Amino acid sequence: MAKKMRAPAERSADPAAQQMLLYADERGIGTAFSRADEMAPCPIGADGMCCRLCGMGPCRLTKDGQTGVCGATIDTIQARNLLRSIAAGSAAHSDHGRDMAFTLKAVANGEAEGYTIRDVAKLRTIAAHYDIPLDGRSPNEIANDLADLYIAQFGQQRGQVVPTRRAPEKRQRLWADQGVIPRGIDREVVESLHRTHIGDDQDPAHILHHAIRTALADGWGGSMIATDVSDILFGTPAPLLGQANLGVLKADMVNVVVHGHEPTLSDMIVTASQAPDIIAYARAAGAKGINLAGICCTANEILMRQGIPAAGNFLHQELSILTGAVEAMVVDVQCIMQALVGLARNFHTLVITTSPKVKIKGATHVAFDEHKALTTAKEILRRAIDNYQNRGDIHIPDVRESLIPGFSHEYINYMLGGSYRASFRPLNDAIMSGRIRGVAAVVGCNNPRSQQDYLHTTVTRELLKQDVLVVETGCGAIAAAKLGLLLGEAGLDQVGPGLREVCETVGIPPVLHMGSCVDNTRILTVLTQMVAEGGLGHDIDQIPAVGVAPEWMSEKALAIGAYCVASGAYVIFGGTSPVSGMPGKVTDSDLVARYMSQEWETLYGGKLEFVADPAVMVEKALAHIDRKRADLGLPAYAPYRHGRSGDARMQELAGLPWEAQREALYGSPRL
Ligand code: NFS
Repeated sequence: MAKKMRAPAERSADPAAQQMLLYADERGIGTAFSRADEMAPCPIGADGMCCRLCGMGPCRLTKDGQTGVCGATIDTIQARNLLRSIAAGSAAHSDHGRDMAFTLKAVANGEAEGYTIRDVAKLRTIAAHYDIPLDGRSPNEIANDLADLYIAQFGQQRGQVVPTRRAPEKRQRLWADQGVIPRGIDREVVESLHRTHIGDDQDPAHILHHAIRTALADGWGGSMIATDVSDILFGTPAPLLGQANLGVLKADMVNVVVHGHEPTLSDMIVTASQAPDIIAYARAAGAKGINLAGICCTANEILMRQGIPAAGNFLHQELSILTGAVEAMVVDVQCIMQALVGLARNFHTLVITTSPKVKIKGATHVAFDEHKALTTAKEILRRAIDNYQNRGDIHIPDVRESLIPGFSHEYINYMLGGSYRASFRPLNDAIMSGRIRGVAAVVGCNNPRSQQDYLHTTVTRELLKQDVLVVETGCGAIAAAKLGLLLGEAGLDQVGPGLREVCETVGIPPVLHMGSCVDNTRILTVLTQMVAEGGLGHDIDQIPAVGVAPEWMSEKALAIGAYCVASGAYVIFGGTSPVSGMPGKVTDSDLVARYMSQEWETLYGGKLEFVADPAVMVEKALAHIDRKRADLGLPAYAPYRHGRSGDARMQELAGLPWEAQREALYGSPRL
């Protein structure tokens, strides 16, 4: 049977992507979208029922009661596969954190060319969490101690990964009681691999217990370290004006797209692109200058700190090369498609790998070393400039949107109360009064098996109508940016009356861009601060909040989902479930899915569910938020009570006589 190839509008909700996909089809060039159409996913693997952990298999289980050659049951195989994925995701985030800690150490010792400590206040705040002495010490001395402490978390064998101490006290006690406090980051990842080797851990509940501990080593370990050090070295984000989508590429400039995750390289490329000798070199090549743009989480890192535009999210990496206008795509680690190199052969684009961990056959490798970062960054840019003369026809879609990114938890704290009374009190009060019904984190990847950005933006729009404040990270944040949801005035007419009042009063968009995927730890910090502020219970699981990853695809997303559950959050993933088994058909194949939904909620107050339909995602999210409100004794959500203040309402009333204004605001005067 001929494969059904989707039309561009079915593949992406983004108009720029639709244009590029049409162009790719016309030229007969394949992309992840067409490959997803051509490649039917293996149904057994997709449900987590394929075990390939030893040479007696691979064992493909298709019937209830069937086991692998060793006797492994479906639920054991699903739990093991899930744990391996969570370990891989945790390893990726945490290795990123390790590299950041090593860079901090090099900077503290004056060994990292071009880098400085940009946020001394954050350095001191973080160091104070761990009782590192501050008085009379230079930033470099403090940074050296913090770097040593953070580097030690990876190889630590016993004890407690230190950022876990920043969780609410009640949550820490719960983790201690459950025995899931990570001892050392690498130790938990290694133990995951050990436990899932042939003949080891075979009790699904026991395997999933270690999945929680491993994921905590990511969220309250490696990822949190990555966010902390990135802010210390490159600055804690604050709102600024940015742009997103392929239309940020420039016809008359050398376009360099940076793609991947670690800000170490991309930040230095930003610096190098502004160097007079590099600008002169670009002009000598006939270009007006150098235009940088980002893809994936690298995009978020430089967008929220330096306002460098985002060319797009995960599924835009190929599309940006299709424009024919990219002289170099510079990549470091994670979410980089091998297809880039073959695709680039149709154009002039140089794909440049830089990490000692990532090489792609056919790509150019320029080894990046933080000790001579500026020199390497300039070399990369010179290669891109040299390539400008090889450019052929270009097709840059004239599609771009403005956005305001940069809502770090520090900034949210500040914006709610100003410098002298920075506080989460207004946010807690708005939730308690019901102006804000609850908070949702809509995060995670693109997946070419769903319509790009559609699920992200549909879920976001529906939650906003229901007065749910939305925070976003990763590729979800870029999806919202591209479709115009990250500018306050663009979205306020579509949000519920209570949320609108809050946004107008504080001056924030209803969707807050909080950074890259490792920055989901900022959300953990916000939730912790909301608990500390009071009025919303004593632990994260009491807050009316949910996490949604509607278009997830990476193992990192599974790790994030698991650490959010362990922190007390209800997490909803879209797409297919890696533990779905054969739901409705058999008895033991959906045991793991039920465990993650029911047992995890009993143990941690959070749960992970896979839901394909966006309307059901929203329904479940709202039901959870309302249940948490009721459990806290907060008033039931009643939107008609709100919307009687705020800028828009005041402007409406401004032309009316005073008595009519009073009546509109407060009802008929009593006689
Ligand atoms: Ni997150 Fe960032 Fe995007 Fe998914 Fe990949 S870029 S770390 S994994 S695809 S959101």
